[in-house]
Amino acid sequence: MSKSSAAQPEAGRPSPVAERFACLCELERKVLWLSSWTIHNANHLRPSRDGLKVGGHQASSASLATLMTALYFNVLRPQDRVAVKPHASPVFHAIQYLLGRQSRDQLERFRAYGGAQSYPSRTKDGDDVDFSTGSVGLGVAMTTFASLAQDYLRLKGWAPEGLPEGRMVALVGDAELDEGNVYEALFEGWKHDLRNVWWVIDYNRQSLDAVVSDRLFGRFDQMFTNFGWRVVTIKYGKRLEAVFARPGGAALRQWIDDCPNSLYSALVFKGGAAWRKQLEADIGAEPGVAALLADRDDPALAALMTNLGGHDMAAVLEAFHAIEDDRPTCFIAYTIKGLGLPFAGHKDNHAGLMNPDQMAEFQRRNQIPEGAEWDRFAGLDLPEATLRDFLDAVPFAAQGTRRYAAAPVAVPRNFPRPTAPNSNGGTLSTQDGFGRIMTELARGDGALAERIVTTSPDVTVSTNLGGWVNRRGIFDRHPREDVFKEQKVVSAQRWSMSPAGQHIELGIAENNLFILLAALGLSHSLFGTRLLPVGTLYDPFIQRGLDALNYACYQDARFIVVGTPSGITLGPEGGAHQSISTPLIGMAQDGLASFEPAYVDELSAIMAWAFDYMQRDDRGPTGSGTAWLRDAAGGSIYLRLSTRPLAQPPRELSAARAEEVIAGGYWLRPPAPGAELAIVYCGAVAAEALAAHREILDDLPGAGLLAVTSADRLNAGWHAAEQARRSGPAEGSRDNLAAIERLLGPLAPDAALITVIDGHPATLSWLGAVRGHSVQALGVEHFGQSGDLADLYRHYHIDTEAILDACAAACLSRVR
Ligand SMILES: Cc1ncc(C[n+]2csc(CCOP(=O)(O)OP(=O)(O)O)c2C)c(N)n1
Ligand SMILES: [Mg+2]
Repeated sequence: MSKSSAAQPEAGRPSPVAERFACLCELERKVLWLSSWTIHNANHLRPSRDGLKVGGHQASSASLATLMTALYFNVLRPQDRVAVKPHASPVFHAIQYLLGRQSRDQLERFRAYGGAQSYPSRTKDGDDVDFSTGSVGLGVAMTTFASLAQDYLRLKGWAPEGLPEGRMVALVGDAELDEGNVYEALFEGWKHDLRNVWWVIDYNRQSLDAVVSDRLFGRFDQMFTNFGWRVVTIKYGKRLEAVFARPGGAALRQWIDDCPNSLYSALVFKGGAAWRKQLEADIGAEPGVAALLADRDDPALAALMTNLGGHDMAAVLEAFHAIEDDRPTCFIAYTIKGLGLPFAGHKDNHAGLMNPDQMAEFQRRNQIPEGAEWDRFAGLDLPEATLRDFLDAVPFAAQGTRRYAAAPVAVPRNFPRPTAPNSNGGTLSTQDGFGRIMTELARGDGALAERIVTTSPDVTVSTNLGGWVNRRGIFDRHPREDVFKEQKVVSAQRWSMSPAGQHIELGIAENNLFILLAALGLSHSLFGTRLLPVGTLYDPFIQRGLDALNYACYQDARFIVVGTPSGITLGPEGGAHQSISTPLIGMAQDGLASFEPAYVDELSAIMAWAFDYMQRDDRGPTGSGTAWLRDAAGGSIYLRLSTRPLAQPPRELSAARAEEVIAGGYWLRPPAPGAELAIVYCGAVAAEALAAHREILDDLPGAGLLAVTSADRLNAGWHAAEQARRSGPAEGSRDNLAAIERLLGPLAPDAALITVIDGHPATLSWLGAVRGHSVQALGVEHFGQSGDLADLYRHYHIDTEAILDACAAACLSRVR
């Protein structure tokens, strides 16, 4: 529809433009009806078995009905991608239903098991959600990083043929702008010369609890402009604007502009008589105002005063269609929370639901016959055929599914296996090993290295990605030379920037790291081209970006995140930088397989597996073997690494041993059958575990030493095996033992396990439950502090002495 889309139908047969406009207005009504009805049905008509409120947001949905109708049925193109304000999910599903892409059954089961989701979900909804939303602010930022991912592909010439550049659109609740991550994304977007992003702010001036501050919003124009965005304010509807041009109109406009948010909302709720009283009192004496008020009865006055831009189809279309370039644009669309519903404007309406009487009245006003509530065309004033033709021609729906797939990139057999250089005295840390693996990959010219894209929030060099970046360069829309290199300043870092670069350097904002990983990690699905993202950060700061990490996993984005350095093993850096709970985060985070290897050959095996695992997508039935671990479906990977150099074991990792490393653990020193004790370690404390094990052998020659490379996968495998056995005899065969059950099998039934990790001891203490062994669990439970390893390990009881003490205690309690 062109800019003249606002044209009114002509007398006689309407022009095609006018007819499309009329269809949009009718569908807007339908969208409001269906979204309200879907929520009503879930709360009032579906039988409740548990007495819990079902919920859903009728007011928040109403707020976006016009804007989303305009976008989805007219403005958007198939290549555009949208993050929908979470609590407008019913509007999204209603639109998909009208487009024939959502079933009635799903709507009827809104918020029920297997039905349409409360908040749009890429993984759980079947109607082509582009970006999941739910945790406010994250979907907004996602559009920025999706655009950056799109640029990354297009500037490398990797976009699939025939797939045009799309706009990344966020439908933003105004209270979402309180979330700091939105500004982190705004900053980062500016640095990367962001293009093709629209943020459409649903400016209803209400949040969950309250009406938002008046003074705040005046700041937004300026702020977006400062970051190079275009700001388009859609404040008044066409009817209000027409009145402004008449006598008394200027005074009315001024009154609206000066009106505090709370008063405006309260008057919206109270309706026509209240508007009249207030306006008469405030501006009744201004020339022309009395006549202006007298010309309208109360309902007409209320309709005029609520004719804000975001609810005026013509104003909205005009604003959207006026944008033809790719400059990032923020639309501030004035709306009313709950417009058209009985609680419009009420400050407590966030979770408000129409009661059955109110719904009956709403149904009557919408001319929906009883029994025709789910009918796509009931109650509309245009012929069904006209509306069907219109829907069939909606540009956004012109192509089928907008989910793409990309062939996996093979992992080469000769995956880098760095060895400890003699200069290091034969020692190597896992972080150093990671850097060496990446540098070696960078030297090659394989497809895998081509598709790897790295990123880090200002800790690229200190997480050992420097070697990779030196060879692969920094990604930038514009080629830029490294000035230090040009000036012949000696530096180990050569940071040339160009569209060919393969590292995206971020400012220090961990939310941005994880949302960028989410966007890059969905590139195969969003843009049809496979990327293999690897992000690094200091391990403790995973917690800083944790919700964004969860968000990335929830959307099934695929990436490797490297948390390094970690734990108190960081030594002198001190407590603020020493992670304690990250191993538990790694275990508990769905969609993320976590590893903490001690040795670099283990790391190499894990990374080779990880690049394959992150590309898997087999959703077939789960059953036996590694299907327990969802290994066929794939996922993302978290590597918890360390800067502590360790003597590397003199060995060539066999394929079988590599498999054990991937499964989560292996006997570094196997126990004798029936052994009474085993030391179990994870990560950088391998040296202490080895030393303690050597000493204990004098007294307990059969004691074993178990290396845990992934407490997460051992634990997941055990739970999955238990579940499988509970599911039936076929699954419960002996062959279905989990890796950890097999590993602990040779120990005596009453053996003791001494577990040790530089992290929370609960990471390993569950091992005792697998076969009923007793456990002495060593680890870090309190904030770290500065010190060298000898002092710190002693203080936190994870040194050799502490392990031996625990062994002694375990033996004593066996004797007793
Ligand atoms: C991170 C996060 N914190 C809190 C919430 C709970 N919550 C849901 S909606 C909402 C307020 C939303 O207001 P706004 O974005 O203005 O949307 P509106 O309902 O007004 O359209 C809050 C606090 C959430 N979903 N996510
Ligand atoms: Mg709001």
